[in-house]
Amino acid sequence: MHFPARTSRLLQAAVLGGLMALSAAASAQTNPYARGPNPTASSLEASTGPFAYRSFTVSRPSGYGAGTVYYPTNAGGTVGAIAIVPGYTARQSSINWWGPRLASHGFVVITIDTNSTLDQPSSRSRQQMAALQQVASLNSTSSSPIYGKVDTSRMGVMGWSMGGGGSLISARDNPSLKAAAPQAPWNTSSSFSSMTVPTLIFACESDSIAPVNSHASPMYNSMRSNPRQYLEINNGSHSCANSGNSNQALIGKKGVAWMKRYMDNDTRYSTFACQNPNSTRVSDFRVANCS
Ligand code: 856
Repeated sequence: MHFPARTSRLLQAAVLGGLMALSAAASAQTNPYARGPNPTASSLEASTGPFAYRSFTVSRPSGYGAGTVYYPTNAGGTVGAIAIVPGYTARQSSINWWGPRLASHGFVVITIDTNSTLDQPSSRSRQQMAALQQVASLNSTSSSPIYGKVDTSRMGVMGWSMGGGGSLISARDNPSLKAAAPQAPWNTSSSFSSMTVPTLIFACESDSIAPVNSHASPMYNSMRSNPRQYLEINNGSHSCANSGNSNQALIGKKGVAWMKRYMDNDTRYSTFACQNPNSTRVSDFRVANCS
């Protein structure tokens, strides 16, 4: 920038500072999906984010067993939606810590119970997609608390164990989904080579129910073209990413950042989403196509 020779240093600094502030605001505005203040490590490690949230029980679940919807009340504009599925014999209580966490960062979240707690991953995937359908339907029902609050073109999937396997099936078979983040995924097949959806796999090193060497690790290694990440918790059990676990801050930070980066296309979260945490909590880290 050229200033007349006699312009004071202070005025030059003020003008440049103002332009920088303007361009930061303008670049945030170029992404219509970005919600909330700039992230920090501590804002992502806290148990809730910047928005207030509420929840309600779905009165007539359609195609799945039961549902709870968590939604932000002051996110300002529509937000993406995420369906989260528990594992074999488990219920919403095993995964519902994500509800407040994600909703308070600006997502509509539905946690579900499956029709039977014994349903297999392919069935869990169908029920997950039915839950997302129901969120879309509630979004167009004027009496619903989430009426008009959802951008139904931006949806994502998460789940634990057989619900994580179901989430991988959902993402592989529904490439219009924007992001997936399974935790300790279990499935009879580990082949997800056609996956295009950005996928973060949370794995638990000492998992004896879904051992990483026959589940999470080959699942990750089978993927070819998508943004992807493998984050393995040192010495973690099958429930290493569940409620009441000391890995919550790290896993919550990574999960929120992944969803922000890929469901909202919000590059303010790129570093948090993509970087190796370089933590003693992490026993294996792999990443590809993440930026
Ligand atoms: C909590 C997945 C042969 O497969 C199994 O025994 C098995 C057991 C449990 C799970 C799972 O979803 O765990 C979540 O029960 C597979």
